[in-house]
Amino acid sequence: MIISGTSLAAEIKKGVAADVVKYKEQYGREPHLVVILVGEDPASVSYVTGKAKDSEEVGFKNTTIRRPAEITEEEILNLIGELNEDKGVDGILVQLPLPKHISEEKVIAAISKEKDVDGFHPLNVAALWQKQECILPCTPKGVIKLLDKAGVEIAGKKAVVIGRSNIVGLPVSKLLLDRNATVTMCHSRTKNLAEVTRKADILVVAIGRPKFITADMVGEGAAVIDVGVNRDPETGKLCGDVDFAACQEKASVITPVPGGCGPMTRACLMENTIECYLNQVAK
Ligand code: L34
Repeated sequence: MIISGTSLAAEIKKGVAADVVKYKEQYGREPHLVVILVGEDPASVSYVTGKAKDSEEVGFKNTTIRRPAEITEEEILNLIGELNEDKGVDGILVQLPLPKHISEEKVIAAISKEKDVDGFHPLNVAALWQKQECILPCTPKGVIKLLDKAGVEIAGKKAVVIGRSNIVGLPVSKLLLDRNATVTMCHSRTKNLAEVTRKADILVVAIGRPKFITADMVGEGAAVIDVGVNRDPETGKLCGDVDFAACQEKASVITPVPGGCGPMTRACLMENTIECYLNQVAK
């Protein structure tokens, strides 16, 4: 079975859109999401365009602020400072990666924790790992929703997460652990990786290498979640980390790329923006 992120994302956005109508009546304004894009990396442009499109669809006020790659760190920190102070702004997202002369760490820490719709701020990350209330990072949240939607049992299962990034690998592992899975955290150079992955009931892959997961690495009946977004070197088309055609035969459920985790990331961003908005209007 193929789990469609596109259709689950559409369902979620429908719910968000209904909330926006309701809350606008109640609080007198719609949620406002600001996305900052530095430079013109085509992949980032595409993702940011998707975020603006979804914001439009659910009825948010949304602003995309584009700055040239040459912008200084100070300038971007000042911009974030202004948006933090702006009571009409609920969510601030700076699209990553940033040009090398700008510290991502500093930029992420500069965003007010209350407006951190990505859930990347160190205080948000700490809250997640300490089981406190927090904004869940969009992609990991989307992964769990996809598994739930597909009816995949998580508790008691063996989950293997390949990739240890702050954005995906680490938080996905934590969320699976919180759902009582037994989690193995590994990476693309883990020794005898196929032996590890074959035992997985749930396999989450987020490394960024086209067709890295081959059929022999997937156990019969596994749930396979492909978080990779790559360009197929042969066709130039968007593809994941999983050889979809081959692994589909072994998996009980599998997510496609495109149409899997990408749309879910954006839908969860819409939910997170509502959360930040509700905190803001309650003040
Ligand atoms: N700050 N930076 C920040 N927050 C994020 O959550 C992200 N991420 C990652 C890169 N940098 C970030 C995203 O938004 C990756 N990412 C992302 C978001 C959406 C999609 C892919 C990655 C997406 O919509 N993918 C579509 C295809 C889009 C296309 O055609 O290019 C899909 O169906 O997979």
